[in-house]
Amino acid sequence: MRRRHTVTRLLAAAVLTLPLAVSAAPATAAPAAASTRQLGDVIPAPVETRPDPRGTFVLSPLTVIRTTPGSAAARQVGRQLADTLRPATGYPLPVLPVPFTPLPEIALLLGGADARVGQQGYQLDVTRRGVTIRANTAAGLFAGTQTLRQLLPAQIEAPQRQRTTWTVPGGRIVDHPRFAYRGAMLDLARHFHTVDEIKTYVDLLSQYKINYLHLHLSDDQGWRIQIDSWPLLTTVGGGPGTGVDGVGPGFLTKADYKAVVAYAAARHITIIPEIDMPGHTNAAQSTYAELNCDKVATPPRTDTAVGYSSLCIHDELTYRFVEDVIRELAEITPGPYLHIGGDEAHATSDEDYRTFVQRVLPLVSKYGKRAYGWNEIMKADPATDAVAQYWGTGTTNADLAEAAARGNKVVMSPANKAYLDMKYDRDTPLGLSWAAYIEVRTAYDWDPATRVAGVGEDAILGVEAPLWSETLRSIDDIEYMAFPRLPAIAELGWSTAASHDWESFRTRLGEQAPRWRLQDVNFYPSPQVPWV
Ligand code: TNX
Repeated sequence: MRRRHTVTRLLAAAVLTLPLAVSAAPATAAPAAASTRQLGDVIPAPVETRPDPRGTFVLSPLTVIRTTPGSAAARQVGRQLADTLRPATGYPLPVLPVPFTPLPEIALLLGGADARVGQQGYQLDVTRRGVTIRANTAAGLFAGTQTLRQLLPAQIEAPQRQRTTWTVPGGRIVDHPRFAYRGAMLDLARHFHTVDEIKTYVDLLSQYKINYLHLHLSDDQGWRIQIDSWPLLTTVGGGPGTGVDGVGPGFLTKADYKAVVAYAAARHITIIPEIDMPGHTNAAQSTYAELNCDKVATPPRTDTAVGYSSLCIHDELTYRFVEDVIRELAEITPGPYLHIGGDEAHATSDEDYRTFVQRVLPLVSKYGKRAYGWNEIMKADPATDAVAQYWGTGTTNADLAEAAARGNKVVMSPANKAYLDMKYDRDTPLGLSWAAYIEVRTAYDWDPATRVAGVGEDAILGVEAPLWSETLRSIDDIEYMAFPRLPAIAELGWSTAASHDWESFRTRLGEQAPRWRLQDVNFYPSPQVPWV
């Protein structure tokens, strides 16, 4: 909340002072301080960078943001860029959907980009006269504006008292992602996180070109999404006393969820809901006795044990429940995926697990969504459109390799590399350590396409960085675990394998610190990184 309030207030202040800013500031900016930022100093590393030292652009009070005429989507990206740049600069930066202006400009144009940019990439040209971002989609334009944000001085991240020269290094970037899917996951079940906290996380994710946010909405300790046909799930299963140690209560109403979906969509992030089953279901089974084979409600649980709960596999009521939940979730989820969990079902026999998964995945398809689950679902030989999320720590997994050979896609989240809830080292005050200690270099130094034997580049949809919340309560806690490792996973998902370079990455990461300080991001100052 704190950050949002500040930004809103300052934005309002900036708008009120616009005429003043225009008349008071000289049309030509102060002599350009030599920019130490290079065109490629961006996370994730761009595909192709051609610096042109003669092309430095300086943002001025006369700069306009010009967008493709007739495109509401381009105009929206332009407005968001203006919202980002106005508080610090105090410049008016009007957004003009016109074919031409004689003024210095940042142009956001649909079409005309290098053919390689595809559906998510962009081309960014910086000359003395302006910046031009070209893309085939609004998502591509948005990605280009996130690169531009990092090319501006770090001071762009907060209102400034001192005068700053807003230089952008000259040249051309052609950029597009290695993988279509670059995700993050937030666990709302162990400790609930509010809509404002989720929005803050979305803001941060979008700066690193993450395009999916997976929400873990149910677990043994809590149920966090309103389901009208089973109303006690939230009021009891997500009510007072739920969560780890009983201190993580709360839930998203459908209106909350829709607000999160819309907020994320405006930042080109698609929400993926997860309801974990057939295990990790104690919150539901302690709320509704009929979901248990013996028809006795289980006690609520606030500890962090895993693997003890299971829905009743041979009871038709179970599938009415599951279908109700999937139907209601699908209705409020515009994105293509619906995640059914499927991990650590140790209280379900292998045969029952297969029976369950084979009944439930088609229900996801029935409501128009693509089935997605933790890698265990591949034990049930699902249809090839089902997606598996690999969370293992090993480099072999026969079920996954067979699924990949059949054509199933895989999202890579190896727990000993990509889990943001693992401690950095033994002294980290938050987090767990069952999979590994994960310092920044460990999070960065792996290749999604060579991680698991038989699961190569073609089988991989992308990468995801899960953040489990057993030990995490506040947005400060979330930020401490996600930064600086989230940008490492973001780079693995976006940048080419050939560009992978720890020395380059850690230098660029160190340069992010002033931005995080100005945005009030509570990051872990890893000793592996030369922080600026
Ligand atoms: C394992 S990873 C789990 C979660 C825990 C996590 C903690 C996975 C699919 N299941 O239930 O929260 O470890 O790191």
